[in-house]
Amino acid sequence: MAYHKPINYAITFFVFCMLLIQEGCITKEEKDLALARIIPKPLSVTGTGHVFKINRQTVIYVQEGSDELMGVGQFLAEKLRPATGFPLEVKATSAAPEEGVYLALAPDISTGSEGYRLEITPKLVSLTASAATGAFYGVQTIRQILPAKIEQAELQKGPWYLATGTITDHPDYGYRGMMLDVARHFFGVDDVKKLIDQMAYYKLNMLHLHLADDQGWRIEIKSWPNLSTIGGKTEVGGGEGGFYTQEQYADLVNYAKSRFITVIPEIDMPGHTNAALASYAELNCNGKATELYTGTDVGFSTLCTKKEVVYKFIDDVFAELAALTPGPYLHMGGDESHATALEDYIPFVNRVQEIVRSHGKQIIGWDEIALSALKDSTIAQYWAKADNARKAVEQGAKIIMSPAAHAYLDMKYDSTTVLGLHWAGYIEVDKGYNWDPASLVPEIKKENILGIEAPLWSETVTNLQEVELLVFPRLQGYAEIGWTPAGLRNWDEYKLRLANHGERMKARGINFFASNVVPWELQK
Ligand code: TNX
Repeated sequence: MAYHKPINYAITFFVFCMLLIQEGCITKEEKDLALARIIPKPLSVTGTGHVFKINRQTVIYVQEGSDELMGVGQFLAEKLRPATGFPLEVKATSAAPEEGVYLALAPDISTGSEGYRLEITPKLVSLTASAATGAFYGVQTIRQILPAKIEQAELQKGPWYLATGTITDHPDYGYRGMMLDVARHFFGVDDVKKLIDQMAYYKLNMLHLHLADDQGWRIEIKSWPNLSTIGGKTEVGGGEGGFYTQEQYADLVNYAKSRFITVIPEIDMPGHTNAALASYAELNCNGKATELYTGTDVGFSTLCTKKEVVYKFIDDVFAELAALTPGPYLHMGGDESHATALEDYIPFVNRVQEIVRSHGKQIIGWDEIALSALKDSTIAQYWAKADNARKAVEQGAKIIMSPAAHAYLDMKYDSTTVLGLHWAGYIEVDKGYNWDPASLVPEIKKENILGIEAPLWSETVTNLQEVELLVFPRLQGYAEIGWTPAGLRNWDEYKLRLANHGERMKARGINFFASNVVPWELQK
């Protein structure tokens, strides 16, 4: 109908102009995927210079057939709804859509189970991974490409642009962890869940919980109930302490699992055991229960390694913990056993390795365990003595790298930091970032290393705000060391990305240390 033509032309022209105006409003930065402030830095990012706009109609499609992938789609929607105010419906689909967001599994994608491929065009955000874990990490990347205000819990003004292009990504190390000491001071389930969320945001996958030490026993053990009812009663400084019931612990483990994080429970032994020794007289060589302890000394306690009941105790504890632990690892501590003679320590570690293996789990111990004969698959966690780590490597063990002078979250940032310790030196944010696990100790080569873990010992921190102040913004650096190959890491470039995460941390309600080595003023 010829008489309609001029109207059609006019409409087309009008739409064209609107598009021009709109594109004109989008900043160069918003269109440049290479400028997205993603931590950890992805392996490869190629921008194509346009944007995908999330709007009220955007649907998140999930390839049908995997509940886990559906969970990841729901997770993305939940994270984007509060700030956008959009419904973001999540729909299972059998075929790839033409527009919207699409999550799919492709078993042949060569990025490993934790990798993903994210392709963003003006019409479609397509996230592909060989397993749900990779899709979950792709979702974290999507969150970080969006403006920082996406992290706010209340409605924000858009627009919500994702720069177009392709990201292919997978981690350098399979073990990327953080440790929280809940023994020196106790932290409840909600506090730990908040930390788990931050770990997931930075693609960490292992949460090591230091559940027992001289000052407290923090997990209910049904066959030895005094451990928590007596041993859990106090903490450093004499506060009221606490412990997780098995139900609470299982809830934590599940929560972590829903964020693709494995919980690793540690019961430190034969030293660091005063809380157990105070709970049960028979674990002591003199048959007398000790007093509860609320100071911060180390190295004064030991289980009586010559008594059979001690091994019955260990077997019972690890049996219950193994049943509560879907992950492959149990941690036996083994550090600073200064009150245990070496000739007792060595056979003790051998026997505990047998016990843990008998419950179908792989054992991790602090580097001192390398003084004994390590069994196949035993893992040593390097924290202090390179000699011990070398001994572990010589025995064929894999190493988790937690060098105190570089990766201890409880070290002060500088001499003015109020919280924390400094026996291993000060760790400013740049120092925490600037090291490489595979070249720190000459004899520990990349192929010997399982990954990295940053421990937070809690002698000086009493609540979550204090924990956060020591953890952030150093945790981001450890996450990047674990994920991004050394050749792609560079402090001067990283510090700009980290600055952008200042705003993100504020939006997420995190109390972080505003270190002056980070150019926070360049937040964009
Ligand atoms: C050493 S690291 C310890 C812990 C302390 C920490 C304080 C390790 C295996 N043992 O018992 O809490 O130093 O930084």
